[in-house]
This record gives sequence, C-alpha cells and structure tokens, in this order.
Amino acid sequence: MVNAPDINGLRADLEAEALRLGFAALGIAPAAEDARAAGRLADWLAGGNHGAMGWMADREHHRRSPQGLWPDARSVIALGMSYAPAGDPLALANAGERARISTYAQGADYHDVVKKAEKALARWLVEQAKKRGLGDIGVKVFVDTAPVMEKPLGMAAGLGWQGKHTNLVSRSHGSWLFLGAIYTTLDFAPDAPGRDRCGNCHACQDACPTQAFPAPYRLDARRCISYLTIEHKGPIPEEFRRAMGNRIYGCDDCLAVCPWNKFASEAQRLRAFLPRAELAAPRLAELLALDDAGFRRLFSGSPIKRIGRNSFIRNCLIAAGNSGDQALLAQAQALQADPDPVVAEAATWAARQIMQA
Ligand code: B12
Ligand code: SF4
Ligand code: SF4
Repeated sequence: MVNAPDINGLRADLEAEALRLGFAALGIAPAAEDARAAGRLADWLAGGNHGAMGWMADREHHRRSPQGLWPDARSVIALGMSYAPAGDPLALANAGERARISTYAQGADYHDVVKKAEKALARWLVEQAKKRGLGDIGVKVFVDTAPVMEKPLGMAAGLGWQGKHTNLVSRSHGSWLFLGAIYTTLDFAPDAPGRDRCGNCHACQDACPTQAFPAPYRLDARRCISYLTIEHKGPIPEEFRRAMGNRIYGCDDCLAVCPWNKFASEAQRLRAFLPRAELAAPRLAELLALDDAGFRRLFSGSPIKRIGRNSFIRNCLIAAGNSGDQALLAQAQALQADPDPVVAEAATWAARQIMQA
C-alpha cells in the first residue's frame, strides 16, 4: 500500500538535503506574479537604470514572474549559499599597488558551484516526489544568468529582505548570500515573506563611492563600479575613474558596511569560496603583465574569466593611474601600444595620472 502523499514531510526533508548540499538558506515562494516586483522592474528598466545590459530588458516578460517564464511552475524554491568573508573586504582600500577583487570573485565561480548543488537538489526532489506518491514533477534550476528575479523571490520566500543597497540581506548571513532558484510544478505551501529590517540605517548609501543610489532601494547601474568593471564595454567614463580607486573587478563597499554582517559566520561559507591565494591581494604590476593566454590561465574556474583580458587590463590600468605609483609607469606606457583601443586609451590616462602624481 502506498502512503498518502506527504508534501509537508517532503518540504522538511528538502531543507535538510539542501543544507547537506552546501546551501545555507531555503524558502518557498509562490510562482504567481508579484505585481509590485514586476512593476518595479518595469520602472527600473523604463528609467534606463540597466545601462547597456540590454538582456535585462529583452526578456522582461519572462523575468517579471516565474509563471511568465514557465506557466506550469507552481512554487519557487529560493536558495542561498554563503560566501561570508573572514576579514574586512575593505582592508585593501589604501593599498595602491595592490588590486581589489570583490569578495564574490576571489574563489570558485559561484555560477558553477550553485548550479551543481541546485541540480543535485532538483534530482533528489524529483525522485522523492515519485517515491512519496506525488507523481512526476517538473523542475528548472536557475542561478544568475536566466531571466529570473532572484532577489524579490528570495524576499518573498522569507530568506531575508532587499536592503537599501538593493541586495538581499539575511538576519543570519548578512549581505553575503549567493542566490539561486528552483522552479517546480509541486505546489508547496509558501513561507512568510521577509520583513524589511533596515530601519533608519543608510550606511550602504553613504558608503557608495559613486553615489549610485538615486534613492534608497534603487540602484542606477550606470554609476555602479560593479557594472563599470564587469558589464561595461568600452572606456570607463572619466567621471568615475578616480572613484574606482584600486577596485578592478566588482565592488563590495555597500555590502561590507551593512551592520547585519555581524551575524554572518565564515563557518557557513563553502570551501569553494575561500579566496584563492593569488586573488586575495594581487599586485597590479603582475596583473598588468598578463597577455591573453596568461589571463585565461590565471582565471580558469573564476567568474573573472568572463570579462576577457582587455576589459580586465583596462580596469587594472585605471587602478594603476589612481595608485600614482611610479613603479607602474613603464608598464602603463608600454600598454599605450596595445592593439585594443580601449586598453591603449586607459594606458594613456594611467601614464598621465602617474606622471602628475
Ligand atoms: C543585473 C544585476 C546586477 C547589475 C544591477 C544590480 C541591481 N541592483 O539590479 C550590476 C552589474 C550593477 C550588479 C552588481 C552587483 N551584483 Co548583481 N545581479 C544582477 C542580476 C542579474 C539581476 C538583478 C535585477 O533583477 N535587477 C533589476 C532590479 C529591478 O531589481 P532589484 O535590484 O530587485 O531593484 C528593485 C528593488 O530595489 C525595488 N525597490 C524599489 N523600492 C523598494 C522599496 C522596498 C522596500 C523594496 C523591498 C524594494 C524596492 O525596485 C528596484 C527597482 O527600482 C542578479 C541575478 C538575478 N537573476 O536576479 C544579480 C545579483 C543581484 N547580483 C549579485 C551580486 C552579489 C552583485 C554584487 C554584490 C557583485 C559585486 N560585489 O560587485 C553587486 C552589487 C551592486 C548592488 N548594490 O546592487 C547577487 C546578489 C545576492 C544577494 N544577496 O542579493 C545576485 C542575486 C546574483 C546571485 N545569483 O547571487 N548586479
Ligand atoms: S557596489 Fe560599489 S559602486 Fe556599486 S552601489 Fe555598491 S558601493 Fe556603490
Ligand atoms: S547597510 Fe543599513 S540600510 Fe543598507 S542594507 Fe544594511 S541595514 Fe539596510
């Protein structure tokens, strides 16, 4: 005799399995459209805040709700994986000859790590649903790159809330969660949504070196150093070069000052996200010497490989210019002859800054 289907029991075991696979948080949200989140996405796009990330607007109809992407979806399993750093991510702010790589990119590529764990969890769920008399269910796994609103879904599933820096903040893990989502045809009971606990705090807004928040909870990506160093192609606009300091890939400043980080524990972080020794405090001189093959070798398995050598060297040259370090002048001058015009222009700027320092 088959027992009556027990979806609540499955939910409890799902959570245990997720923890076993390395996730630090799991919650369930409905797959139906949240009109407020969809409206905010539309406003954000209409304001041009996505800059040249045309892919954000291209599939808005899919992004605005899980059922917009997959009409059969009934529930969203929202997942968080911790990458809480051991030290202060802002410690190298004044170390001019060193480059700062944002915490999320110092270890293994989270796209690979989170997706692998999500696939294992989804496989487990399909098998268990069958075993427990819930039939053949559908699942789809997402992390980052699909048209999925991971932050509002994480909040709807109770993982935390979207802070004034717009990222999801967790009471237990601070700002240091990677997010992912599994859409499923299973109709789980949803969790209570997260509640905003920012209160009167505005530390993240004050910390932003480029004033990228026109208002709390709203980011103008075009001003954000993360966007400029990772997503933006072409020359970095002059007005942001000084403010970039020695940040060459992403930016942690608004995340790092959040008071909720004090509850985040390094022990929750997967080993895969431990900083690679050569990426924790790299010397600009070594990075500026990378050719295409050297770049690929150094960043194999890292999210940084996606921007390619030319954008990476462009970023390093801005940092070199900001360092004013005379020891970097010869390298900057040599890169003025680089075949890539964006690299050559950044090299000219850097050489000028160093000579004037
Ligand atoms: C596009 C994108 C970017 C862009 C734009 C960022 C942004 N804030 O939208 C850029 C390149 C700048 C970027 C940067 C970073 N990103 Co990013 N990015 C994404 C991506 C692909 C989509 C985000 C999105 O949908 N934006 C669109 C807008 C509409 O959504 P929104 O942020 O939710 O903004 C709305 C709310 O703030 C809301 N709102 C307005 N008022 C109010 C009021 C209240 C009370 C509330 C609750 C909400 C609210 O309306 C806004 C629109 O105005 C997601 C992955 C994914 N598929 O979701 C990762 C993601 C958000 N990024 C992530 C990370 C880690 C980063 C960086 C920290 C990386 C780094 N260290 O450099 C920075 C952080 C910069 C910042 N302060 O946001 C993580 C965040 C994890 C988390 N805990 O939240 C994600 C989820 C990737 C992942 N899978 O883990 N990113
Ligand atoms: S990531 Fe840096 S530049 Fe972007 S909003 Fe946060 S503090 Fe500002
Ligand atoms: S720094 Fe303050 S305002 Fe910003 S997300 Fe954290 S608690 Fe909210």
